[in-house]
Amino acid sequence: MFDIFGRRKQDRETYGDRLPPGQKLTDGWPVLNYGSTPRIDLDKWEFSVWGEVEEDLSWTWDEFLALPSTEVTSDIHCVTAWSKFDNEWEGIPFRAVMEHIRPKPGAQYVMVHSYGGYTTNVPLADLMDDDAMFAYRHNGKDLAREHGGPMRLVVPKLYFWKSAKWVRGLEFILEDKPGFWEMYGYHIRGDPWKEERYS
Ligand SMILES: Nc1nc2c(c(=O)[nH]1)N[C@H]1C(S)=C(S)[C@@H](COP(=O)(O)O)O[C@H]1N2
Ligand SMILES: [Mo]
Repeated sequence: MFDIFGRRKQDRETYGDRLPPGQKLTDGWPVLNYGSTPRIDLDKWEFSVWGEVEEDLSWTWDEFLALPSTEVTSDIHCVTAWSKFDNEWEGIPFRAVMEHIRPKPGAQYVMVHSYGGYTTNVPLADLMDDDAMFAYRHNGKDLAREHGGPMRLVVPKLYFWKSAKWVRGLEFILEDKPGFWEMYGYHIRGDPWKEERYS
């Protein structure tokens, strides 16, 4: 029933629109990152907002965790063709952070920055979806370091490379531009239902 990647051989005939085209389900959770896993001291952790905003912002770990939190169950779709259903995330909704941010007129795109140097570009409209969040727990446990702990972005409606691990800040920009994988040929937006895998 499982292929060599641990993917269950069930497909869209079983799961319909919940499984985007070309995806296979997995029960496991592959670790995928470019480069090494950063070790982040919570005392030094900082979350910043800069770029095309009326005012730069930054939060310490304790300040960020004092923002309203939520629990969201969502599916993961990786561009390498595995999907993982029913992930229970706990964290801060993007919208709760956005309440504090005043983008300059026309700043409709965000470059998300991670500890370690990873970047990914996401339209503000996608981040404003009610399931987009900064997550620090997954399936009842603190988010493992290799999966982005202490905190990662989760944008369920886009391919998982947009869900930056070890997130450290948001840079508001006026025009969309490619982040790390987008520069190497991944699609600029990455909608799994439109199979926006590569450009
Ligand atoms: N900081 C950072 N975030 C990242 C990546 C990365 O290399 N660095 N890889 C992305 C890619 S390509 C994928 S598929 C997912 C993988 O997350 P996981 O290792 O928790 O499965 O993280 C995304 N976020
Ligand atoms: Mo990926």
